[in-house]
Amino acid sequence: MIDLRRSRYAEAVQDQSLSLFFSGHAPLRTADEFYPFTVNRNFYYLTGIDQEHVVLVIAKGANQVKSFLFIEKIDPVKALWDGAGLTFEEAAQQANIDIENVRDIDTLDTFIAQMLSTTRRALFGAIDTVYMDLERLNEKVPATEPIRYGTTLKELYPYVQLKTNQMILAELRTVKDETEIHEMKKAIAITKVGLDRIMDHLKEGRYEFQVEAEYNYVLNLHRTSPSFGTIAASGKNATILHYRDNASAIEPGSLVLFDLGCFSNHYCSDITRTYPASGTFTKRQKDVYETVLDVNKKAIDYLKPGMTLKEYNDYGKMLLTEGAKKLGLIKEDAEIIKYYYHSLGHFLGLDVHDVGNYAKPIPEGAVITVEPGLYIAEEGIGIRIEDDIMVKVGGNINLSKDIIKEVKDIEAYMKK
Ligand SMILES: [Mn+2]
Repeated sequence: MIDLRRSRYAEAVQDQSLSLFFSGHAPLRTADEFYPFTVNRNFYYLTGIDQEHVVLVIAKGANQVKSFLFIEKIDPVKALWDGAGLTFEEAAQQANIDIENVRDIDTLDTFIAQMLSTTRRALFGAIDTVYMDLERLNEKVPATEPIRYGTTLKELYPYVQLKTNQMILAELRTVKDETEIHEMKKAIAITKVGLDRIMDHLKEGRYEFQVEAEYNYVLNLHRTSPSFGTIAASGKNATILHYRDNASAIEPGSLVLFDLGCFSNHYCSDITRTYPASGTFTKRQKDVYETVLDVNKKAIDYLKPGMTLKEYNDYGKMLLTEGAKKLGLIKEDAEIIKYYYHSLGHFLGLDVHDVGNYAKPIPEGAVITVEPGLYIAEEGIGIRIEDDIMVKVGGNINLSKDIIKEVKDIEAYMKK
């Protein structure tokens, strides 16, 4: 499976090129303390290896493609302090790369020199292009490892062309294979256990963070962590899209919105549910909830391969506009912006807001969130219902269908 991903990647790059992927390093936190290491997602996608300071090189000649892995040798002293890393054999097996192509990372620069040298071009011929993921969020973010490495390459080998492979990877990663869907289902299943526990412990007067702690307890038991900052937002707090204080007391009679997820081998879940703190919806809460739920279900059916995300978004907005009119919230279409101010969904995968070509039609095999919401600040009501959907010809698969969302099911569960 992993080597198939690499061959698909290699098909998309030009001949006579090298592609470099860095697993990355844990960033320094303070003194000799580091932040937890999180593997570069493109590197992980193409190797299945979750370890610092490893580099994958894919060399593409006119009629051959070869993968090389550069990894730290086992250091017996380091092994005593931090535990041993992967052996060359283990790395070769995990990444499905020939053992003779797994090398000591200290030899990487020499290897690159041999590949790019103008005088020693026996193996792959004249390589004139180097691909890396030269991603940049904005000018304030420090330079990534590929950007720094690219600057050095340009200095040493000015005749080499640097190219970013960001969009190649983004498009490959959009279409999920079986292994990936399996991991996402696992993450969603843990999230379900967490949401059930949330309903078990949700009570008026408790603090939002106390209920969040019940979710974290489930994640700890499953040895995983949130895939993004958990939102536990009661009453009016739920109308703030990225509310993450989770510090308020849950008022009697209020609704509580939980937008949360977790990882399974780096694959994310992203689910939102909204529950009544008392265990029962009021008439008004139920009316708004049913409106959002109806849009959630219709959008899940509407989503199809070949459609653009814009068409999908527009459909959701249109339905929510109709709903808001029926609820007496608005009269004109343009007023919907007051009660619904985000998009209907995004790609999901190794990143929560996963990479993908958001301008191109949605391919079969993409996983997309469906998350309509209505936010009525003046009534202290914020409702969002989010599922994770695999887009398929002949009918989508709702990966989160087991997480209850019907009013009657939620009320029955919370009563017991
Ligand atoms: Mn989402």
